[in-house]
Amino acid sequence: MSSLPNLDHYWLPFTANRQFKSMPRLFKAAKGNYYTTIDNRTLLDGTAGLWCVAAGHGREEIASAVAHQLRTLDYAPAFQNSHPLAFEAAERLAEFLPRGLDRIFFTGSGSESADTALKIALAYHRVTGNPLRNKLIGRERGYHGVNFGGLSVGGIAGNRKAFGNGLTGVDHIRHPLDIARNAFTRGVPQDGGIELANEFEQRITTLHDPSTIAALIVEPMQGSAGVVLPPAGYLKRLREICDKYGILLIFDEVITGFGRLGTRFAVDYFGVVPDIITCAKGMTNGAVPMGAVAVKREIYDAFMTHSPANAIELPHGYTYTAHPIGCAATIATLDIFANEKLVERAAELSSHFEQAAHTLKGIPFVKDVRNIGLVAGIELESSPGKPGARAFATYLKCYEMGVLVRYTGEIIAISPPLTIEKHEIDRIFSCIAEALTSLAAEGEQGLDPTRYLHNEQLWAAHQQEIHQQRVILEQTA
Ligand code: PXG
Repeated sequence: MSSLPNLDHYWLPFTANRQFKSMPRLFKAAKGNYYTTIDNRTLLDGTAGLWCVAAGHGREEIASAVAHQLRTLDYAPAFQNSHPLAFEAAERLAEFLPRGLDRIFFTGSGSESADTALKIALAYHRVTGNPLRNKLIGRERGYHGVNFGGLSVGGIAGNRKAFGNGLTGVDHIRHPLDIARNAFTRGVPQDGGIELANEFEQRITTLHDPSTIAALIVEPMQGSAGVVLPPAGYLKRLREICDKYGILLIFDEVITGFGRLGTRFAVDYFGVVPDIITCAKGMTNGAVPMGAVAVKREIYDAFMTHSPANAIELPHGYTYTAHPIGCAATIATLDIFANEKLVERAAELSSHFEQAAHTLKGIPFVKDVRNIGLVAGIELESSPGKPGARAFATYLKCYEMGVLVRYTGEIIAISPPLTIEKHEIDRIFSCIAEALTSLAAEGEQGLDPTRYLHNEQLWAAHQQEIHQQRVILEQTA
């Protein structure tokens, strides 16, 4: 009992805090494809943390590179100074990235990468003499992090509506999810991609002047909004439209980068090359907060050519840009990717993964299964009047059965470490099947979260007692 910390002070992100604190799910260790919780459950990690622990947990190579770096050079000023590892990490990343995108700006996260990419796009047009190209286009259901730029081009209503107006000069194109037409498609849907992409052209020509559009930002595969795949030909057509009108195309590869689709980046999967790529997450295997924006060499060169001599070409950056330990973690992660051929491994596993995911067709409440590489989205029918309750109950049941899955709305998202074994893939999907089958048998009762995780609830009750004692002591002091 004593290992439960005081839960009062920490305000958790994207979490129902009151609900969480009534059954805190706390992890104390992780190794390989497994977490250990503070109540000594072992959980198979079906989500690679939050899509980030591509090479599995507890990697010694990363730990020792980071520890060594901390002891050698803990921090170097990021502006007007730097350190060799920043250049080495950028060079190594450039080698790993699609050819041509080899100028790298470092950030501290995916959200910072998204905002950095948008700012580079705007500043690029300005520095090349097109200051009126200043509108940004995103997509419905898009997720580009939580800072104001990414939020503004993002398209998840629930993330936006509490926070005012965001950026002006932003529009959105439609998302490509069409369950009625494409339910249970294996891989990318075949139909509708070109028409859908053509709507982008129609929108910018009818509602805007295309010469005012700076950039279009899309996730090649929408992750956070529930695994939404681009239909065949869609991304290529977006690229053509951007080229036709001089619009920069940004791929947000924070999730799809680093092997998730069985290729290094989604660019390599779809054969469509954007002007700017954002990444984070898998770049350091989740071990250190770090992100990057890769731009085409021409973009970087434009800043260097057109800015006045000795001027700062891009007035943008962070205290922690190219942080030494982030750079050390990035290089160590890239070494692991190379030594263990993790991208190839993901590609080899993806057909087994697809088979296993689609065994869920016909299981109660499953209305769609979508998959690509080592990603699957399982969309459930909602219980009337209780949106999201079924996915949450499924998550809790899987947790009780020792498998960590992720849920968003009424969608279960699976994205294991690329080090996952076939039998572990099978276990993830059979656990989801079992959870849903038992939910079907339990009816409404099964949706009640207080039925689950009794250890955690006991612990939370104990915590509440400690809290009350503290209040009494404070009052009597
Ligand atoms: N872009 C994309 C495409 C993302 O998926 C971000 C930007 C922001 O990254 P940071 O590092 O600022 O969080 C993300 C993050 C989920 C989930 O369960 C997804 C993300 C984060 C947390 C949970 O789908 N994506």
